[in-house]
Amino acid sequence: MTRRNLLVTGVAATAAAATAARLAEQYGLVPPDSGGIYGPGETLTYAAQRLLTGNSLAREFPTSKISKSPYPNGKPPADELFKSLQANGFADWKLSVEGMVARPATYSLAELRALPAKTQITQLACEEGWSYIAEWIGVPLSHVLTVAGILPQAKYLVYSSSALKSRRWDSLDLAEAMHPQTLITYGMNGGDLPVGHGGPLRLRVPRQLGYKSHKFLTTVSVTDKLKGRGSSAADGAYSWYAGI
Ligand SMILES: Nc1nc2c(c(=O)[nH]1)N[C@H]1C(S)=C(S)[C@@H](COP(=O)(O)O)O[C@H]1N2
Ligand SMILES: [Mo]
Repeated sequence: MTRRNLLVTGVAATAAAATAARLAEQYGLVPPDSGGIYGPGETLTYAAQRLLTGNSLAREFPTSKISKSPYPNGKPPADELFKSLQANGFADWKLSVEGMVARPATYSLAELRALPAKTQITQLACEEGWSYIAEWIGVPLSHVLTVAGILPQAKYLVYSSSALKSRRWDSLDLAEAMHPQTLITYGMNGGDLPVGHGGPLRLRVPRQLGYKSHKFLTTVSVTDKLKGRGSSAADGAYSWYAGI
């Protein structure tokens, strides 16, 4: 690039970022990690994707495309509570639905399995560049949230394994939380969800990168305010919004 081109591009990019920031503000599409050096880029990506692609669907695949050996990334929780729950076949695993809802609730796996189920064959793509395709089965998160009754001032869904010793947490805007493909999954490729892939319970967010699909899910909480940059990953070096 010549100096002049660089200058023109720089000015144009700054103007675009400023316009994007104004539009984002107007539409309520400012992500929680909008501050800092990468903030304008985060805002641009989030607002542009939301405005342009809206509630579009993640790609779904035929059975023939299911990966033969999906990669289980990382280790199951090492704490005693997880081990004792596992030893008991996760019969006492609980999902807590809390925060800004009219009717907080807890569900056992058996109770979740009794709710209307949805199956999808989608790709999990890690930010590191690898991916796999699998079939997941679970309850749409929207179902559980609708039953709980989201209060009008709510804006986000925070999710974690807070019942275990895990500091990892994440969040979604309500458009993503209520999206028909966002599932609370308990099964994968025809069997129970393996511990290697987050069993017994995992949130699948197929429209975003793999790290948003939190494993060992114990808690979903509706809120109007997020702590920090909106997730433990975004407090590190990751984007809060990881749309693909
Ligand atoms: N609880 C928990 N969830 C997690 C992770 C983790 O370490 N702990 N890793 C994330 C990342 S970075 C990716 S890419 C996917 C990997 O999913 P997999 O193990 O099914 O391949 O899980 C995500 N969810
Ligand atoms: Mo990842």
